[in-house]
Amino acid sequence: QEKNSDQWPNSKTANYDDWLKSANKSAPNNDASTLGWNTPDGIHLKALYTANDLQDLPFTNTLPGFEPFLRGPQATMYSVRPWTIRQYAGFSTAEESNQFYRKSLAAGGQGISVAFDLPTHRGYDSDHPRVTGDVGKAGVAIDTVEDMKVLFNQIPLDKVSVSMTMNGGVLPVLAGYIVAAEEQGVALNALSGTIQNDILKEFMVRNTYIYPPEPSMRIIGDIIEFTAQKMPKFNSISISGYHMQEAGANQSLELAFTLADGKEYVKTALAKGLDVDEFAGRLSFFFAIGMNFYLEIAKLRAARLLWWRIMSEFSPKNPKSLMLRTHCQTSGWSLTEQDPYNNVVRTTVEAMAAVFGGTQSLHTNSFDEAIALPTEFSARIARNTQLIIQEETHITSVVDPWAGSYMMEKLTQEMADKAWEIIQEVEAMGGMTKAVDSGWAKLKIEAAAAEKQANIDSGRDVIVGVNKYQLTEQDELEVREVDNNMVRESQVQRLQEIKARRDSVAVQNALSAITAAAESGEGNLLDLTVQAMRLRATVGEVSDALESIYGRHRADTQKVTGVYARVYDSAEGWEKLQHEIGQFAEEFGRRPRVMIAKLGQDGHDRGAKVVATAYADLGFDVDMGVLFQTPAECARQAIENDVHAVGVSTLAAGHKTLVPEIIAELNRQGGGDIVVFVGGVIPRQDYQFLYEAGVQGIYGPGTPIPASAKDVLERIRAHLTQ
Ligand code: DCA
Repeated sequence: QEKNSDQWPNSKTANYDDWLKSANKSAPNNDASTLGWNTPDGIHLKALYTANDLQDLPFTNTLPGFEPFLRGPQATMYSVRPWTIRQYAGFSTAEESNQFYRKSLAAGGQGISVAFDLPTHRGYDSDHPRVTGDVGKAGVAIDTVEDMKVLFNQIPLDKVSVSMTMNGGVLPVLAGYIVAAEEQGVALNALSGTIQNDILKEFMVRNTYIYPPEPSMRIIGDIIEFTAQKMPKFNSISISGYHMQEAGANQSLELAFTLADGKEYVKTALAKGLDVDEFAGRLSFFFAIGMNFYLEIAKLRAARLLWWRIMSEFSPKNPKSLMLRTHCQTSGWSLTEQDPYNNVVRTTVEAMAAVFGGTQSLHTNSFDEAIALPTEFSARIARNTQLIIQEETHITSVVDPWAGSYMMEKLTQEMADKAWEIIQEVEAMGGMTKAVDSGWAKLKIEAAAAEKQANIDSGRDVIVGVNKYQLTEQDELEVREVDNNMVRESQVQRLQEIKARRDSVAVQNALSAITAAAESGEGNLLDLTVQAMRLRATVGEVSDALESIYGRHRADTQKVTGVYARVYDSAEGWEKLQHEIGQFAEEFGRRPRVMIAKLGQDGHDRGAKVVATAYADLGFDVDMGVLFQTPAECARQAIENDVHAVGVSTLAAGHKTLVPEIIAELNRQGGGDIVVFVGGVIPRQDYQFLYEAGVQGIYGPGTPIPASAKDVLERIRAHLTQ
């Protein structure tokens, strides 16, 4: 007899054991309980989640806009106001960058995010002899307020929020922005935006610090104080995990260290006598979003939960003090030089994870960023990726759409628990400043990076177009080139004009006041820097005024050992290479000795550290160059250490200036027999130029380390026997 078709039929119910029995049949080793993926964080992402996974989870029934904010800081989230599309950019000169910002705002961009060049980060003016290869590379060169005024020309700073990625040179840069706004007629309390101002992560990764940790923390305290009192709409800090993930940290490590950094800044501000509610609502965060889709969504949800937990300890009265608000950027590291249009897809997937995680603001990378600064074309696609998600997909209609997913709720809690364990470990060491100072935190990230690289080099982690599905021939890609000499010359000329025009006695007095405040610990350094910048002091002069008391920080060059070898599992090639290195040692009386160097102001040392670790694991003697060396200093160290080869790791587009210089310096100082090889981000069209300059090997992104090591060994051998 037919049943009433208006009713659903009864379904036979199965329980988890029934599923397991059935699933075991098709699972490897007939064991479906192990299916899924063991994440680098040590979480088992299971193939199946059920309602049972929700049992005992404490926060599955919360609401957005309310404690613990797991589901988002706003009640309505994107259904009322989507995240800010905020594309990070800076192009050599203030004029060019200004053009870009204005065009981007007209085309749908919603906020500005300024990338500065490396000399500005490190507190050098464009005419400083240490930075000839770096001016205008990787961002805009800023020397004085005049550059800032050009940068924001015709951009109303009372309406457009401006984010500035600045840490080392934060005082003169933030002060320069404040004075530029003043001279636009905009009141301080109308300024909205964010300054990165997160120095702790610089000592772990990225390395654009200037002063040692302790005085750097005073600068942060002074900035939080100044903005809390005078710039109520300005986010005083962007506590950043982004660079940790880019440097190799897995999600829970990124999360834990970032929040632990945040706690340290809160303590710093409290120690200045501020009330927690005066500043905590203007602390903001910044995370990377890579290809581990579920983990990234869970990470952002867990981040809000944990920050609420951490901040509750300080008993704030204003709920805003408990809320984590964050910017996200898709992962630059996940982009590949090979088959680069694949990067559009990667970025889209990552952007969706950021959005599902509930980010407040987002940068999507351009597909050519693994190779060079974005072109207008690639920048447009990147921005449109966000516009399409915002305006075509209806993703924004639902708040926290993953809530209630068995998997996502469980994963969020697991991510929070993993990170909490690490935060507790940091606490036991006395907080993040101590964990950073001792080098422990940096080594944790470097070990994760070496492990990741070994997984890729052994094919366990797939990267399409790199270690699987490679193209036999790569398409030519048009890339943007920066004429670094031209930028430098124009900056130097502007500097000279400004110095000739200004009241130099007044400038000198203002600089002396900064030095005195640095020495005494009295006064507010941002306040004093604003006064100096108003008088047209330069970024370099303010930095020097502080450096005369604080000194410049020097990083040590510890490296992890054994990690790469442990994870790399293509034993056959590995052992053969180790054997060849052993033979070399017998033949020539010592092991092949290689110095891995970074030149100029480029502090991105993930690649350099991973290569150094892996080469050492293979049996090379490895020296690490000191960061920020000039070519002459690098050549001297190489010759003094009697190395066979120098490997230059370059990621900030300085290679065409710095690599020929190191070769010339080696020749000049008597090290002409040292083999020079290069690794990192180098557009293919520059390869010939570098070979002609005397480079012996170029190893672009995606080169398995054992392959480069084998090549280097052969070249050293050929050199010694020729
Ligand atoms: N309902 C009501 N108000 C809302 C809603 C909503 N659904 N969504 C946003 N808003 C409000 C916010 O409260 C905020 O107002 P407020 O400043 O008075 O509190 C305003 O709209 C702007 O939204 P917000 O989410 O804060 O977005 P942004 O201004 O873009 O700030 C943030 C994002 C992460 C806090 C900031 O630090 C930032 O922009 N960082 C970028 C850092 C960066 O670019 N780094 C480059 C590497």
